[in-house]
Amino acid sequence: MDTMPDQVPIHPFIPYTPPHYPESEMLARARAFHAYMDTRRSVRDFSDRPVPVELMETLIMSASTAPSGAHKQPWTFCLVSDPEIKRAIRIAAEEEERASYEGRMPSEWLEDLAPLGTDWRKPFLETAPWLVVCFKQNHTILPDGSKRKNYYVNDSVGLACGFFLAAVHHAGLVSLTHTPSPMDFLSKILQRPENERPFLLMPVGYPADGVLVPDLKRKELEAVCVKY
Ligand code: IYR
Repeated sequence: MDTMPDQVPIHPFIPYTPPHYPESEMLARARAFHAYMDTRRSVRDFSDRPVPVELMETLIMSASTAPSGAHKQPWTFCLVSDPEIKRAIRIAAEEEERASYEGRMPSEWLEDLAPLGTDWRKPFLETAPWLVVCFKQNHTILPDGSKRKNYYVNDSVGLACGFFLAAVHHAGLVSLTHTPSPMDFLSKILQRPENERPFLLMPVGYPADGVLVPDLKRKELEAVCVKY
């Protein structure tokens, strides 16, 4: 592969032929996709039924197809199934969440959360077969030890997590976007390098038998879309 003077590889351009469908088929596909995505719900009660690691790895490869600033793919997805590590994460998360719910969160925030029925207890952090902890890489450490900054890191990693949640749903599993705050304990427990910061914790698995979710409605098109 060609290299520029500072040894950064140049990606050659290649022809691209994305899938192509007649317009009527596109509309049918779009409607079917929306109908399926509309069945996705965040779940807080998980079954302990195991999920194969190969399935989880494949979901992460889908997440990693997300666009990213300068194609840096500035994310690391940690896949946790070890019961001791899950327990350590639960203990640390509940400690932070307890402090948040019992004092740090303003009353308005607690009011907004009341319909979701959340509290500081996070048993799903031990019950779910997998905890996927996504870290963002604010910079990359090159083989010579020097740092190279990444771009639009939050945006890129948010997109990758969105792709991941869609992949989880597409596979027929459930997940939750969990953000214990602050999340620094995740760096320590998972021994992540200095260039990584915790971004999002997503338990993944099967829903518990008879799981209930809040009766939420999604906004209508007119409330989320303006045409010009
Ligand atoms: N991190 C807390 C609080 C919480 C915050 C928001 I914004 C939510 O949509 C849900 C929960 C928790 O996980 O309970």
